[in-house]
Parts: sequence; structure tokens; C-alpha cells
Amino acid sequence: MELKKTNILLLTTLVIITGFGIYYFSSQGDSEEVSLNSTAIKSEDNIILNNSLQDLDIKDENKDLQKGEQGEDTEGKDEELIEKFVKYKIEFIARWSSKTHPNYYPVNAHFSPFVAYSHNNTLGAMIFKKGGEATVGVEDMAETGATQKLNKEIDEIISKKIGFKKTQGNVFNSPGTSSSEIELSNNYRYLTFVSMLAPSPDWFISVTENLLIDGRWLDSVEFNLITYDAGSDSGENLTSLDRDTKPKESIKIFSDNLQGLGKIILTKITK
Ligand SMILES: [Ca+2]
Repeated sequence: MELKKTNILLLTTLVIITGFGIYYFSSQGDSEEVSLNSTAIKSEDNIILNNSLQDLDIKDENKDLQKGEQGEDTEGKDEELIEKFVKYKIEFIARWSSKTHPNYYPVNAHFSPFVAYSHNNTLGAMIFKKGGEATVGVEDMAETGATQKLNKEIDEIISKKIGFKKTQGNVFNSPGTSSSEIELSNNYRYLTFVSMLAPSPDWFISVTENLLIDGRWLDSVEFNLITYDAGSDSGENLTSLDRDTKPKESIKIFSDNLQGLGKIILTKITK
């Protein structure tokens, strides 16, 4: 009986030890598997993280590349994008007087309502060009000061999307001033200004200028107005009677006798 008890005790101990051993090793196995999995997940995380960082690097490189391609103009172009549309005050300062032009200053010397418009300076966007023939609108403006036909021509330019905005001033005796406002954009950065000096056969003053230089809108700028002969009337003196030029001659810069009649001051209106 004693031997049997001992045997049972030994057997039970063996079973317990074996059981514990199996449990222990199987636990070890599990934990190894878990730790392997977590390593794998960690590795994937790293891969994802690394990929993300690489993406960021690539994006940064692209940004640098774009900056590089734009070069030194970047700053200006940024401003251009910010200020896509700008408004300017136009001040027409007429100095034509008996003092400035003693031999070429008629009674009732005045200027017709000026017309100004913004455009992109392509050939079709110009209401006239030196050496070209005056349109009906330019002829009418230069001979009588009337602006209806010229405004219609500018409306057509605007409808073709090569012109942007237009404005008009008032008639006034010289010396004197007249002012207005005009909107330009980075696609329509040129301003053309015209006004008839009166009385005169077909003489007018004009200027065309670009206001967006190196990506920056000029804050305030002055331009001298140039006197032209429209080539549509042959009168030789300021007060000559109408004498239609047939066929029309080309538009020419007038002689020095009647230059320096005035200027325009353009001031950017800040919002
Ligand atoms: Ca003429």
C-alpha cells in the first residue's frame, strides 16, 4: 500500500511538472509570436512613416524647384497674384497757357473730355497707332472732341477681351485739371489716354503706358502727353476752318510748337 501511494505521488508530481512545462513553453511561444507581430507592425509603421516623410521631402523639393524656376521674380509675382485688380486715380494736368505757348495759345483754349481705357497692348487693343490711319472714333475725337464713336470702338475692344475698363473726364479750359478713376488688371496693365486740344483742326494729346513693372504696380507716376496730328483734317493753324484731308494721312507726332501741353499723374488707390 505504501509503495502504491508513493508511486501515485510521483506520478502526480510528474504530471504537474510536465503540465507546467507544456504551459510554460507554449506561453513562451505565444509571447514570441506576439512580439514578432508587434515588430512587424512597428516595421510597417516605420515604412508608412518613412514614406510619409519621403512624400514631404518630395513635396518640399518640388516647392524649392518651383521657387528656383521662378527665380528672383517670385516676390513680385506673389504681389501680382495678390493684386490682380488695381484702381488708379487719373489726374490730367493741362499746362497749356499763354505763358507756356505764347504764340500757340488761342482764345478759349480747352481740352475735350479725356477718354482713358485699360488694355493688353496687342495690336487690336489700340485705338490708334503712330503711322496708322485714324479710325472714325479717333477722327471725331481729334476734330470735334466728341467721344461717342470712340467709346463705341473701345467697347468693341473690351468685348473682344483685349481691353478691360474705360473712363472719361470733363471738358475744361486750359490751364486746368480733370480727373477720374480707372481699373486695370495683371492681364490689362496698359493705359491709353486721349484728349483733343481745342480749338484745333485734328490735333490731340495721348500717352500709352504699362503700369505693372517687374511684377509691381507703380504707386504713383507721371507721364507727359504727346501731341499728335490725326491726319484727317488739313487745317494748319489752331483756328483754321475744317478742311477734310482726302485721302486720310497717317497719324503723326506734331511739331515741337505744340508739345508739352500737359501730363497725367496716375496714383494707385489703396484699398
Ligand atoms: Ca491734320
